[in-house]
Formats: sequence, C-alpha cells, structure tokens
Amino acid sequence: MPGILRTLQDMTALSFLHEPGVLWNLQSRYKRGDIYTYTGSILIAVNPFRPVPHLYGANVIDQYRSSPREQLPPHVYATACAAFRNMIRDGAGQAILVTGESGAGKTETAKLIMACLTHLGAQHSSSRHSGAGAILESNPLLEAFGNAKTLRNNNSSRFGKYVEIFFDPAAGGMVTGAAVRTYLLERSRVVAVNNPERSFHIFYQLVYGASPGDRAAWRLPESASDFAYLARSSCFTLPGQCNVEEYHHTRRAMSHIGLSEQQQSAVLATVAAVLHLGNITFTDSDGEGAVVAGAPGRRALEAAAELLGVEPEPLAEALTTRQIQTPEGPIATPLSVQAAVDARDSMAKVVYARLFEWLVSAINTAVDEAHNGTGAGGGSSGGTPPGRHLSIGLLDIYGFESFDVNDLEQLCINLTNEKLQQHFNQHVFKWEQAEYEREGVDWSYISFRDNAEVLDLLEGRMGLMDLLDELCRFPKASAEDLSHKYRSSAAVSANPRFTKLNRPATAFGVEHYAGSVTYSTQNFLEKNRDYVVAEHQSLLGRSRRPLLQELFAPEVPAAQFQFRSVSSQCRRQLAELMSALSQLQPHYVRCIKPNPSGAPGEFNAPYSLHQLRCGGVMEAVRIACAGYSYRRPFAAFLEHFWQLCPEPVHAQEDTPRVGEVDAGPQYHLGHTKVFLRATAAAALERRRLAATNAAATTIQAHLRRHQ
Ligand code: AOV
Ligand code: MG
Repeated sequence: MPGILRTLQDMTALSFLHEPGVLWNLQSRYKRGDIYTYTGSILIAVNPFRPVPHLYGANVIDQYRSSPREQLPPHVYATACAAFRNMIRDGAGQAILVTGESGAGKTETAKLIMACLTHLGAQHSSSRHSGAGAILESNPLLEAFGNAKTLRNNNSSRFGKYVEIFFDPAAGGMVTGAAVRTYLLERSRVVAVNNPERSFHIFYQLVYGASPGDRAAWRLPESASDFAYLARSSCFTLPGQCNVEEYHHTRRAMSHIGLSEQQQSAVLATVAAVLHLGNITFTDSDGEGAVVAGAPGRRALEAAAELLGVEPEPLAEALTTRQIQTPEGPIATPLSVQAAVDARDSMAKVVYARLFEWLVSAINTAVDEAHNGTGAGGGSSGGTPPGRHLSIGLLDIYGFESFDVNDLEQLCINLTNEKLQQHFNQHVFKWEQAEYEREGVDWSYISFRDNAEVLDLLEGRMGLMDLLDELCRFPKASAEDLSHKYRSSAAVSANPRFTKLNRPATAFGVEHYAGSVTYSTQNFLEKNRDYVVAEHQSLLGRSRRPLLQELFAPEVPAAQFQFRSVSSQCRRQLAELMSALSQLQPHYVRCIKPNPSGAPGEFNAPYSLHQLRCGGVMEAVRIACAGYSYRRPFAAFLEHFWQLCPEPVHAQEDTPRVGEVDAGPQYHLGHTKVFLRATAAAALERRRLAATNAAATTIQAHLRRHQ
C-alpha cells in the first residue's frame, strides 16, 4: 500500500501532521473497526457505539501482557498492561486517567481497564475471586444508583469515581486490595428531572421489577408515572433494556457485595420511601401555613413514614414547620406551601445521597473482607494503601457538560474537567518544557493553551465559588444578588474567561477549555447549601429502621456548626484527588464521541475534531512530533550504544550521524542528556542490534575454533 494511504497506529509517526491528516487517520481506522489509536503515550478511544466483543476478553489480555507495545494494534489493554509493567519495573504507583465528553465511553473504558488489571493481578493469586473481583462486581450496583439517562448518554454517570487497586510487587504483582471513592453525586436529579431524561436507574428498576410481595410492602404502584418525582419526564424505559431484568441484575450485584436479603430490602424500601416523599403534596390551611393535602397526600405521607420507620404525624410536622429559638424557648412556626415543598425535596435528596454513600462504604467493606478472607493479606481499609503495596488508580469522572441552561452541578462537573485538563497540560506540556529548558535545548517553537485563567475564575480567591459561598451565609440573598456580585467583583468581571450576559439577569458565561458554557445562578444558592435540616436529622435518627438510624446517626458537634457547601466540598475533594494523582505516574486515555447521536460507525469529522482540539490531543501530536521522544543521560546512552562508538570517543563529530536520515535536526545534546527523535532512536537501535549479532557470530566462531 502506498505510504500515504496506510493508516498509522501512532499518530506521532504521521508524516502529514496537520488536522486533516490526523482526522483522516482516525476516521479511516474507525471505519475499519480500529477504534484505538496512539498519540505517543496517549491512547485515543473512539466510541464504537456497538458491541465489539472480539476486541476483548482474557485471551486478548494475555496477548497484550506478553507482547511489546509495537507488536499488537493499539488497545486499552496495552495502556493497562503498561501501567502494570511500569509499576513493577519502577516500584511506583500509577494512575490511568480516562477523560472525554459525556457519552464518549469513559465508564465503559474504565470497566475494561479494571477487568484487565484484575486479570493481570490474579495471575499469581490463588483465588481469582478476591477483593478486586468484588470491586468489578460493584460496578452494576454503583451504576444502578448513580447513573441516569441524560440528553447525552442513556447511561450517564452522575458521580465521579476513583478506584484504586493495590498490588504486591514482591508477589509478582498479585492484587491485594482495592478501594473506591466517589465524588459529588448529582442529588438534585432525585427531585427534578427534565423530559426526556430519567432519574437514577434504580427507581425504574424498583417500580417495574419488585416481586409482588415487595410491591405490597413498599406500596409500589403499577407505573412510574404514579410517582411525581418520576412523572416530570415521560421517559420510563430505555431502548434495548428491560427494567425488570436490570432490577434482578442490581439485586445480584448487592448479593455479590455481601448484602443480606434483609439489608437489600432495607435499601430498596428506602428508595421507595424517597419516591413516596415526592407524592406528599401540601395546601395552605387558611393562611396558617402548609398542611398535607387531601387523601392522596395523606396516603403518600403514611407510606413514606412507614418505610422511613417513623410516625406520620412527626414526619408531617418536620416537613411543614420549623423550630425557631426564642428567649422563651423553641417554638414551631408554620412553613409556606413552597417552603414545605422545598423541605420535602431536601429530605428526599439527603436520604438518597446518604444511601448512596452507605452503598459505597458497603462495597469497600466487602472488598476488604474478600481480601482478608482469602488470606491475601494487607487488605485496605477504605482507601488506605497497605504498607509496601503499590497501587494503580483509575479515574472515571463525569464528562464536560454544556446544556441550554447550566446549573451548579455543571459548574462542579466542568471544574473537575478543567482540573484534569490542567493535569494533562502540566504533564504533557509543562513537564516537557521544563525538561528542555533544564537541558538547554531550544523550545521556542512549541506553545500550548493553558487553562490557569479559568481555574482562577472558578476556584481562585474571590472567584465564582468563593463569592457563592460568601453569599450563602446570608439566608435572604437572591439569585440576582449573586449575579450582581459576580458582575461587580473585580476578580470575576476582569477575568477574560468570564462573560457578562444581560438577559436574563441571572445568566453568565464561562469560556471553558472545551467551549463556552452559559450558567444560570437561579438555583446556585439553594443548591450550594449543604446541610440537613435539624428537624429531619433528629427525626430520621430516631427511626425504627436500623438502616435509617445509621444514615442519620448524630453528627459530631463540631461538624454540625461548620459551614458546608457543595462548592467547597467539590474543591476540597478535587484538591485531595489532584494531590493523590501528583504522586503517581499518569497514563491518559482520551475518549472521543464520533457523532452527537450515538449512531454506530458514523464519524462526524468536525464534531470529533472539536474534542481532539479541546482535549489537547492535537497539541500532544504536535509536541510529540516537534520534540524528542528518546532521552537518556550521556552515560546511560553510551552504555547502551557503546558498540556503535568509534574509539576514542571524540566530542561532537563522533555523535552518531542520524541527522542525515531525515530533514531537520534528529538529535540534540542537552547539558546531561542525549535527545533523539523517535525515528533516529529506532535507526540507532537497529544498528546496535546488528552490531550485537555480528559480535555474537564472531564469539561463536572463536569458541568453535578453540573447542
Ligand atoms: P461516558 O462515561 O463517557 O459518559 P459511557 O462509557 O457511558 O460514556 O459510554 C456511552 C455508551 O457508549 C455506552 O453505554 C455504550 O453503549 C457505548 N460504548 C462506549 N464504549 C464502548 C465500547 N468500548 N464498546 C462498545 N460500546 C461502547 V458520562 O458518564 O455521560 O460523561 O457522565
Ligand atoms: Mg460515565
């Protein structure tokens, strides 16, 4: 095949390095079913949007673990194997960061990586179904409770996930433990879902899948449309999926992580309680404040109370009144209908969010027990790495989002993506730049887009989140006040990534690395306040049901009065994550969504190019080609290539003359290192092999003569 028409597995080897060339390469490969392509060390994964089982499985993993990277087509297993190999070779922790926009395939890719890593680590283990297996089996459970259909993805992760798998290098890399950490579940989805999206999968699974006995116990109606929280959208089923089957799938996943039938029932009864809460309606009682409305509201109240393990009256009171401290002692004041609705929704959200956290810790406990039980030793407890063991971290976070109207969740999600983009930039670009500068090699031809400005705007001092937290301390502050604060603050309005928008007054724009996003401050203040109403906490803490008691166990007094906000929690968790990642050698997988509708086999070039540009892939290609991918200290270089050295070693003129192979400088001598282009390194390597073979032949001949 003529060179120009052959697609390349590694784009940094492209001789036609421009956007059309890169796109043509990806597109041609995608059309042939080659969904993976390298850009240097980065793996690009183009979503096939159809099952591709021949690409995966244990025997494919085995091929990749025993072959050098160049010998097999690019693959996500190759990235996982490289992380595993580096960990053993360098005795250093690794991280695999899977990024890409919503629906690009991060979660599917992360699952393939997990399966690969546990397979690699099980080779040496007596029990293949150790704790890492339990982590794999926890995926369907987390997805049932934390994923939902959105406009972009029918199985969109509404939380971030960081999984660590621990290995014992002394035992050949045996898996010794695992831990999962989650970030900011989009809890508002419980009470507000837009057509044609869905709430979390578990709700529909429960309504359609529960057994007749359970239906009666949990007072489940025939249809999801009978629940107000779900009826806000008319979408109840997903194409190609059956709610009933998925329900059984989720129950099996619960059994796998060791939840007893009784515990499973408690969890699902709590999910049902959340739905019943949503059906409690209120009406104004002659200007005296809210009361539960009519017979249907009453029935919902009774069902919710029963399932939450409390009496209906105290529940109604917790939802319709608020205690106020007066000099004469606390008195209960009635809430307006709207305030009662808000109180109800906030109870539903907090019950669901705590249930999710409880499931995550149940998974971690199950993983620990599986390890300690199998005698593998060194099990981790909730994310603490066992002493001498090394870990591979795997990050699957919600992708960059931009809807018509964007809320606080999108701000947090997009901040997360900005942070990861910065990590990527820093690693790929800044690190390279620093290296060239240290070595005195000219670097002036390479520039890149830095996102420090956006980060400053979002999380910097007196930036969007700081000001939001500040205003949240004032109970009466409104969405307009917040917008006003943004416009009038110097730090915000002078930031070039901030756009003032005039209509509506609550809108503002942010120029993100992946495009501009319009946010609305309408719900920011309310959504940012992260507290449990004291009355709800004390009522549910006294529940008859052990699970609810556990979810609402009294807090330590200090935590009770600390100001907590969603945005500060988001920033804190991100800072922790980034500091953990900074200790690890990163590997990147960039997922690409080849078309907006999810049609199999369709490659929309402009749509994909946008993602390649935003994600820094185009620049990574450019840098890898412009740069010198091979670099070794002088001594190590000489030790490796000594056979090629004419004696004695003279200075510059004896440096291998690979510069002649191609146009442009093929090598550079830094202060302490030799820098080579990939092609030059390969050419030298070939000559070294030839020299070694020649030497071996001579020695053999010599030995034969003297036998
Ligand atoms: P995401 O994690 O990146 O979105 P998913 O991993 O959920 O995206 O992928 C979306 C859909 O693409 C999946 O449900 C599959 O149908 C399909 N898909 C992705 N990767 C593959 C693959 N390797 N083989 C076959 N099908 C695939 V979000 O969670 O929305 O940011 O918040
Ligand atoms: Mg996902």
